[in-house]
Amino acid sequence: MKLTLHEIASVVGAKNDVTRWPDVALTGLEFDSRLISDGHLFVPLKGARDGHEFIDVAFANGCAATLSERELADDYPHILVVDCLVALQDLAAYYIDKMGIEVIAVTGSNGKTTTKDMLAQVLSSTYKTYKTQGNYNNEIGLPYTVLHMPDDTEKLVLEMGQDHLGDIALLSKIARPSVGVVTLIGEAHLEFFGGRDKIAEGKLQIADHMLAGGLLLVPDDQLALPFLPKNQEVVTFGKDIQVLDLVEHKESLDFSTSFMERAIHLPVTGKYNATNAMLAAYVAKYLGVTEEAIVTSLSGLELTRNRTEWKKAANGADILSDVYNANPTAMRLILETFSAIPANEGGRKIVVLADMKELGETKDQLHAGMIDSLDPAVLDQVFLYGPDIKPLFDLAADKFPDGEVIHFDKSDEVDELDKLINLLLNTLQPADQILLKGSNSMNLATVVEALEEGHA
Ligand code: IGM
Repeated sequence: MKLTLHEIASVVGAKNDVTRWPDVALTGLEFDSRLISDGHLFVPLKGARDGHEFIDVAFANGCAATLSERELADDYPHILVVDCLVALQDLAAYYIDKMGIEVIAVTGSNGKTTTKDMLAQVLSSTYKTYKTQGNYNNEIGLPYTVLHMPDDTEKLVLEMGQDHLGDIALLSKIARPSVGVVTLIGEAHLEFFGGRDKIAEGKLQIADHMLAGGLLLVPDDQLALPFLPKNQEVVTFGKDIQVLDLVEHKESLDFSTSFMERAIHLPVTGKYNATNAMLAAYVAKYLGVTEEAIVTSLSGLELTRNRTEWKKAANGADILSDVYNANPTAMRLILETFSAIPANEGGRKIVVLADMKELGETKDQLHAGMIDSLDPAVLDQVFLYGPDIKPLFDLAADKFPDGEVIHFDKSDEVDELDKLINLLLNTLQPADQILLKGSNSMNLATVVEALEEGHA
């Protein structure tokens, strides 16, 4: 990140006089105080807890300055703003402009992560390319991504997620893309959004703040029609451009496209991945990547694992898996998301939560705080795993019917992970939905695998 303290203060409209502190270069920014190191800007956001409570920690970790919604002591260089999140977003918009970055935005119900990964890989053959990491695709994650791109970035591939109508419009306003891709207008019951037409309206907001004269790729879907922009070149895939001669192999795909001489070999399966790769290829070609480079990079494709993903258990139960990292905000958000999804007919809702690691001295309170997001009217069973999450067990056992909350231990002497796995294998019914969330080191990935395979 190439920004100075005084520059940031001016961009976000600081309400205090920051010239009392020298105009130092800030080398990065974080909203998780654990990640702050020398020269960083701290951004206190309101998550499960208010980030302002962690400003002391941030300075102890070496931060050079912080945004803040309240006055702080003079020895804490700070930029006083009305709303730290809005300031973060304003800063990201300014940074894209300042660095002269071309932005490609990808949204859609399914396949947006894959398409983004494919596109970033193909563009990397020719340009310095940076992309959204993990699930950093919302009103916090997107500006964070922007402000974390390497200084020499030329193309930025941003994933845009939507939880509510209006989300994508905001993200488009921050990023001002010159290319937009809508991969799919999903199914209403999967999106919990109020109808497929609402989903279409939301996704097409990607074009609201695109630079005029850009390229917009949309699926061949009636519902998109009312929302198509006038000032963009609109290409409808499945109609204007197509996957041709698709051959599915055991571990790969071969196909050609209506717009390229060369055929594409893709080392992944799934018909929809041919479509995703076609979208990546079309955008790359539009941005000046040669067909040869496109074909070569797609043939060496490596897809990153999705952080949050829906999977199917061997018996058909729905698994919402988010097992690679955990902080209190992310755990709370996924609990709320999972709880809001209607249960399958005759199916139960089950939650498996494991320790969030490296939370420091207040770990007991931070785990216990999740109790507010565990609703016995919605959730049927709660399984907790690990020593740190024990404080939540005591509260949850009081709140839920007898026997519906179980704790599994993990220490140097005992590890009850197998016990947890076996219990789940024996009790999970085909119509059930199950959420798993915890720090990577708690190995919940093993549980997900066992459920997918149907045996330990
Ligand atoms: O859901 S998120 O992970 N998100 C990131 C952006 O992209 C989309 C997903 C997320 C969001 Cl949306 C917002 C916030 Cl504020 C995560 C956070 C977040 O990092 N929250 C964190 C905390 C809360 N609440 S990180 C963190 C806490 C670490 N902190 C505890 C509270 C460690 C700590 C413990 C004890 C101390 O004394 C000092 C620090």
